[in-house]
Amino acid sequence: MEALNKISFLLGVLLLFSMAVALANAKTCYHDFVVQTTKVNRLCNTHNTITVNGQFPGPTLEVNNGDTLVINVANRAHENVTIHWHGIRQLRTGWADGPEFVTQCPIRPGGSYTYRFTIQGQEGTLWWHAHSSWLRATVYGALVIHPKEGASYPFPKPKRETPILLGEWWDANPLDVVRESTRTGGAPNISDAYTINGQPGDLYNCSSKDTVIVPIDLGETHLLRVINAALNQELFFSVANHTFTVVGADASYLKPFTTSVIMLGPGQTTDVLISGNQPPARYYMAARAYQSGQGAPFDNTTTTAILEYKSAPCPAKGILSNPVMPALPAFNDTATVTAFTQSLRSPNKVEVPSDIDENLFFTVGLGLFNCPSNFPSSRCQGPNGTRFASSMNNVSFVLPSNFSILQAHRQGVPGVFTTDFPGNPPVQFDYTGNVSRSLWQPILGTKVYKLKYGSRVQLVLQGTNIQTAENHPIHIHGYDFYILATGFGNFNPQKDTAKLNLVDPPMRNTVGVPVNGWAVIRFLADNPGAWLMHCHLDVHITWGLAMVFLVEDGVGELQSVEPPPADLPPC
Ligand SMILES: *[C@@H]1O[C@H](CO)[C@@H](O)[C@H](O)[C@H]1NC(C)=O
Ligand SMILES: *[C@@H]1O[C@H](CO)[C@@H](O)[C@H](O)[C@H]1NC(C)=O
Ligand SMILES: *[C@@H]1O[C@H](CO)[C@@H](O)[C@H](O)[C@H]1NC(C)=O
Ligand SMILES: *[C@@H]1O[C@H](CO)[C@@H](O)[C@H](O)[C@H]1NC(C)=O
Ligand SMILES: *[C@@H]1O[C@H](CO)[C@@H](O)[C@H](O)[C@H]1NC(C)=O
Ligand SMILES: *[C@@H]1O[C@H](CO)[C@@H](O)[C@H](O)[C@H]1NC(C)=O
Ligand SMILES: *[C@@H]1O[C@H](CO)[C@@H](O)[C@H](O)[C@H]1NC(C)=O
Ligand SMILES: *[C@@H]1O[C@H](CO)[C@@H](O)[C@H](O)[C@H]1NC(C)=O
Ligand SMILES: *[C@@H]1O[C@H](CO)[C@@H](O)[C@H](O)[C@H]1NC(C)=O
Ligand SMILES: *[C@@H]1O[C@H](CO)[C@@H](O)[C@H](O)[C@H]1NC(C)=O
Ligand SMILES: [Cu+2]
Repeated sequence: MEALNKISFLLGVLLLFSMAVALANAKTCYHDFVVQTTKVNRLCNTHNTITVNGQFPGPTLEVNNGDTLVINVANRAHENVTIHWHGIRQLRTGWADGPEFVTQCPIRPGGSYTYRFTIQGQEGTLWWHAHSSWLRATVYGALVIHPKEGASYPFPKPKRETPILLGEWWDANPLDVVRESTRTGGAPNISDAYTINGQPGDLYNCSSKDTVIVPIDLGETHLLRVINAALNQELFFSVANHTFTVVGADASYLKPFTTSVIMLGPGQTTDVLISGNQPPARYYMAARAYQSGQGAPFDNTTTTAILEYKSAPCPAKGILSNPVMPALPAFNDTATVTAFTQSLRSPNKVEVPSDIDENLFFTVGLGLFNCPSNFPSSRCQGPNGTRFASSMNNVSFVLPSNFSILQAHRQGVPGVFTTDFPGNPPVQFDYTGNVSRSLWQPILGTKVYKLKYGSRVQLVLQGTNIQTAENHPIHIHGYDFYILATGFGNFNPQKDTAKLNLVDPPMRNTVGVPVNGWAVIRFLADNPGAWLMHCHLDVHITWGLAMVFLVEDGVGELQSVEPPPADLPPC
């Protein structure tokens, strides 16, 4: 007994010591981001492309949990820009979150702004991207958070780690694509390619010589940090003849499980281990669409990179120079998506918020606006002379244009937003049935939902069958949340409450709400600020699939938003 006590005492001392070392090692990392126009050649054409530091994708930021990041962003492009640090909690530092007109006004051409924030308790893969119009099509990069110095992964240390950024490319200026659709009211043009680390790969014209090659050694374990940075498409991802051990998602660890395919919605990340346990050769890693909505056109191309055993025969020699192609699920394979997402579990029992203070129910889905009487028909190119819309609880979100919501909230500026976002659908209907056409047109508004500091929130996200039912990847800024359950049809509190996983639900920052289905999430509102919640398909956020949680300050400085930085851009 005494010996045991002694051991646990020593272990405690060791733990405290290593924590002290870790704290002492927390560092500040400085970076300069220059947003600029760069010539980028893809699919046989060269485009003036907005990039960071002339790189596409942009620089990978590597930090340790506990570090502080200071990133000076100078805008030398001809467009307004902001940068969002996707998935970073931004505890009390909402001014550094980035969505334009929500937490800051845009950085104008010639202007600059310094983002400062500390990583607190997050480990794994996140990313950064522009949060202004559709600039994130080309302005994005990986943000890798290693464990604190001296700490280790909850899995054997991989020999190598590679960020795999899945992107989406238009053989056009993406800002022209969104501007055209905003003008016409119709659907924006679909993309021409997907990319892996900026390159479309062998299956596209003029692309094969630049295909990305990821090396692997026989016997090695390799961590792939897969990020879906595409604008408008959920994607399947596989590597030929290799299985994945999934170990994390959205910078939270998971109970490891194996699968041959993963699905990521835009905004989501998944960390997977692969083993160099196959005959030395070249194998394709490939991504293509998961398209849950029926009838809508989508980019059905396939992007590839090559996993190459370093001991593989030279590419010029023999049959092995042709990489093996993985089998990818059918575009509409919702069953595979469901099987994958239902395999995600936290590694251990977690403390899920209970004694819920806020029981919220938000519908998420599309809609149509009737053509305004002063619009010519050229501006109503949606179905039957309408304009496409999107909403949560029937409110199609409109960004302010003269203040950010956070600024207006802090400075008490009236007329920028209203606080009447409904906590429940204003009209109840059979959400996933044959919805009467009279319910399809939402209202416009800049409505926020106020949350008291520390409230325990349960939110049911209910997909609708209005216009087209589809899977919506819903992202919340400033928070990670537990996903307690997902299902199909209308959420039924009597029947479905029993399905909630209160033991080991996964923690994420983006949840795919199943097509014609629902998701139940919970979080503790412990981060004051103005936090955008939106569909991460940019086409849907453009149509209004967003709202803002305004989380009030609690008691004292440590429960309050920090004062705004002096260089916060004015509107
Ligand atoms: C969208 O596609 C149409 C049809 O291919 C084309 O005429 C138009 O120029 C495209 N728009 C943009 C902005 O690329
Ligand atoms: C490649 O170019 C050829 C000839 O211009 C064209 O027929 C084909 O559709 C292109 N393929 C792709 C995938 O763009
Ligand atoms: C990959 O797997 C397929 C199907 O199992 C098999 O036929 C093929 O030989 C494998 N390729 C290599 C290079 O191992
Ligand atoms: C992709 O879509 C095009 C146009 O609808 C079609 O012709 C082609 O067969 C499709 N390709 C695949 C792989 O489904
Ligand atoms: C998926 O699409 C195929 C045709 O490509 C169709 O036969 C099948 O019924 C569809 N499955 C679902 C679940 O919609
Ligand atoms: C458009 O009009 C046609 C013919 O009137 C009708 O069948 C269809 O349901 C309408 N679609 C929408 C989206 O209103
Ligand atoms: C901001 O813009 C809104 C909408 O255009 C307007 O109603 C409001 O008065 C403006 N507020 C200020 C302070 O300029
Ligand atoms: C949906 O309802 C409308 C009228 O409310 C009806 O015309 C239409 O046939 C129904 N569609 C289906 C698929 O049941
Ligand atoms: C949304 O609000 C509009 C305007 O009040 C109404 O016509 C429509 O039926 C509502 N739809 C839903 C789903 O609440
Ligand atoms: C840039 O943002 C400012 C507000 O800060 C706005 O007035 C201006 O119209 C925007 N410019 C463009 C090109 O969107
Ligand atoms: Cu969506």
